[in-house]
Amino acid sequence: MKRILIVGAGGQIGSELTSLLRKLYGNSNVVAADMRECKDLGADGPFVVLNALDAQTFGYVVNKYRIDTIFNLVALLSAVGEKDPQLAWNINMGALMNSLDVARQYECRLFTPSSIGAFGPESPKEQTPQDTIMRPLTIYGVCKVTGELLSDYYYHRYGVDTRSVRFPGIVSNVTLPGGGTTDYAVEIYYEAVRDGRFTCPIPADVYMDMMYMPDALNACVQLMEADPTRLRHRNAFNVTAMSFTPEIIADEICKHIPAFEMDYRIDPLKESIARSWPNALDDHCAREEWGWNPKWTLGDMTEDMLYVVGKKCERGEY
Ligand code: AKB
Repeated sequence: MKRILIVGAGGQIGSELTSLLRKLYGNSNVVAADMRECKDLGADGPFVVLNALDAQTFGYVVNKYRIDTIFNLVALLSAVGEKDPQLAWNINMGALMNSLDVARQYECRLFTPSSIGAFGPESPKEQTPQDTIMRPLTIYGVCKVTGELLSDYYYHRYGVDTRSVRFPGIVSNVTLPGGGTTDYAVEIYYEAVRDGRFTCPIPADVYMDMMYMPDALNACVQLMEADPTRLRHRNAFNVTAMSFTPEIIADEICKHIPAFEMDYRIDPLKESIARSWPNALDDHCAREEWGWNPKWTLGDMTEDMLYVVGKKCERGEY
């Protein structure tokens, strides 16, 4: 990767990925793009306003900055996608199709994250294999499976170097997520620090895979830097770092905030989505083919989240 474009850079992963890639590859070599002006992203490197659905401007930007690697992070997530499935399809697939076509035209490598949402209720729940039945029941999942297939198609048909991971819920202390089923695992830390209590939308016993942001960012870099001759899979690799239920994360928070209390107001949509997803993925293919090796456990992540979010609260930033 030498000249990188991050589309959807204003989102949860995008802003932190932009900072990391600028540190690794140089500020001027990483162009951040989003459909809205983002002052922070333009402070230390190039920023362009780009609607990923506008193929012409997308191609113009890639050509102008002589881009060789595209990160397409545009997505309407699982819970919000169900509110307007047509819109979710148009945005998720529109951004992907344009990314694939531009990558093909300008010979770029392309990373478009998939998700645990690509799996469905018929997928094996425990140690969900890399290659198994998918059949998701959300429009988000349908877009992710379609995206995986299309990305593999562009690789086989046109030789476009497409690579991807199936991200679990990502926990970050920088940007709040929005519209996902796993969002509770971020919100719980903020509310634990601010109010000492949290009302959880997901039932106490539902397991989902999760990952701390530093590991998620490393996954993006490591996979895109991986030796292509070692990749038997491409779109998309199972990756996980931990799997827990609301009860387990609440117990972990109680170790630091003993008075922390959690009650439940179950969101039926989020519950049905969460119950249709795996409990824990098997990510051995990622480990074998490109050295995936996450560092953060639930215990380390909780300590770090509570510390950083606590500082934010002291500064009045939350
Ligand atoms: C969501 O909950 O929709 C996302 C995801 C797991 O892809 N965080």
